[in-house]
Amino acid sequence: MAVRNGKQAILAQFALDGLHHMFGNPGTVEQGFLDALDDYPEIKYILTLHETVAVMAADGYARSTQKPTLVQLHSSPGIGNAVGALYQAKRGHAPLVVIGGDAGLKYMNMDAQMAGDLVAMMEPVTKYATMVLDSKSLLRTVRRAIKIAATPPMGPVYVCLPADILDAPNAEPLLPTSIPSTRVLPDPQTITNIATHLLTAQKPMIYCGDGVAYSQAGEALAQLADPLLSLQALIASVQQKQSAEQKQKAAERVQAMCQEALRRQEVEQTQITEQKSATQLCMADFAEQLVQQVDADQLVVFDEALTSSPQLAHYFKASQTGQSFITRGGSLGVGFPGAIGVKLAQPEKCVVGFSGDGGSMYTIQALYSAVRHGVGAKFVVCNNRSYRLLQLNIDNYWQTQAMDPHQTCFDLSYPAIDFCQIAQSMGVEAMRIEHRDQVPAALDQMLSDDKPFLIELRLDGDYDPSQVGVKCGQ
Ligand SMILES: Cc1ncc(C[n+]2csc(CCOP(=O)(O)OP(=O)(O)O)c2C)c(N)n1
Ligand SMILES: [Mg+2]
Repeated sequence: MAVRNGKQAILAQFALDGLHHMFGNPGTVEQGFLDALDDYPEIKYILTLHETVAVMAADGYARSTQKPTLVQLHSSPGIGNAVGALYQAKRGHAPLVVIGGDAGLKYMNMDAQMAGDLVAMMEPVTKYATMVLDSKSLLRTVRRAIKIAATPPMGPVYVCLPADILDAPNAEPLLPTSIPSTRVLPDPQTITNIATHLLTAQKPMIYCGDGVAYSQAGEALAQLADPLLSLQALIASVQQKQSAEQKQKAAERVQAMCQEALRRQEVEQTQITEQKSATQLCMADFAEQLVQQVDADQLVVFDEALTSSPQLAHYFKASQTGQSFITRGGSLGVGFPGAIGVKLAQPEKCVVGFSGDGGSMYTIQALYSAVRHGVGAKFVVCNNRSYRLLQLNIDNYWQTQAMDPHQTCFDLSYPAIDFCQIAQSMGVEAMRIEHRDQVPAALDQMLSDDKPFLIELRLDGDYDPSQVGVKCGQ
């Protein structure tokens, strides 16, 4: 039998570890590697037209599956393009396994085209960044990287793969990557201490991250008006120590919280009723009908609607883990690629990605990948013809600084962007909604099949074309 080379070895490793999707954007030094993919049909290569899209789609996929997910990037310029998206993957603890090409060890001191300190570039935005320096430790390095990515707190890793290492013969044994189980309990004394703090606090508050949802521990958390094993132990400890008076107080707190939630709901409802009585289409018109049309357990939302988000959240309430995704690091443009990644992970669900007009333009070429790979995610552009959040923020800033409002560059009304034409140019059917009575027909069309579809919502824009101009020192 012919000796396996590094490319084949690494792909066999990925296949063995069940890493079946690779989101990427290629360059010359990865051509040979990607060519070898042909022999591994179990690994699907999702071609994206920008590195940001590759990372953000992988991020959506990894968040949905909670499994290590492959990203393939080109050398210096490729990883440079990916930094903003990796920043958000790191903030969100997405277990991305980023592999990056490099011309080869033999060119290392030659300052060749695209040469750079790739590992140093990746270090700030990854949990672990390294380069394989010897073909005898290719698979060991790759397994180590996968393990680090997938060990909580999870996070992206980067492995630079010089081309000559991938071309060299590789005789390393193929072994499954071991990922440690971190289902552990704190020691009993710590649990008792936390229970005591909770029970004696005047206004107890639990600040939790989405690790709770990852561990399916939402119900346990709610019981404490409170990741799974620790919470269960804490509940038992609290219940054992709780006096009748403390129980009563806890019940009162829960009641007060429910009342506050109801009060907020009513305030929101009043605002939304007002917005819906205006002539201009608003997000509530669309969101209300969307949740009516799709079964509650079928709808999955990737919400990067920014200033339109509160109206969407008013109607869309996720009932289970994996139904609701938002940006986690603030890198704009995650809504559409994220929805593609989620749809790949949950193909049976109706996945809808929402993005602002501004946010969508960072990664709009994601639509191309959706069509090319038959990923039937739905896309909604909340077009208010502005960077409205920035307009609102500067308004607030002017007030705090006692400044008069003046010209800004946050208006996007000129030239007008035609999102339907953009979508259609990449083979995505699209429809613009300008009035609320157009919503039912557009939803009917969007939901009629499992193909990508884009809706442009022409929303009320807090904009003024006379403000167009770059005079704010940027
Ligand atoms: C990659 C990146 N660049 C710039 C920003 C700064 N930024 C924050 S909000 C915003 C405007 C977003 O506009 P849009 O998506 O249209 O939403 P809207 O505020 O209009 O609801 C910008 C540019 C960012 N968060 N990320
Ligand atoms: Mg906008």
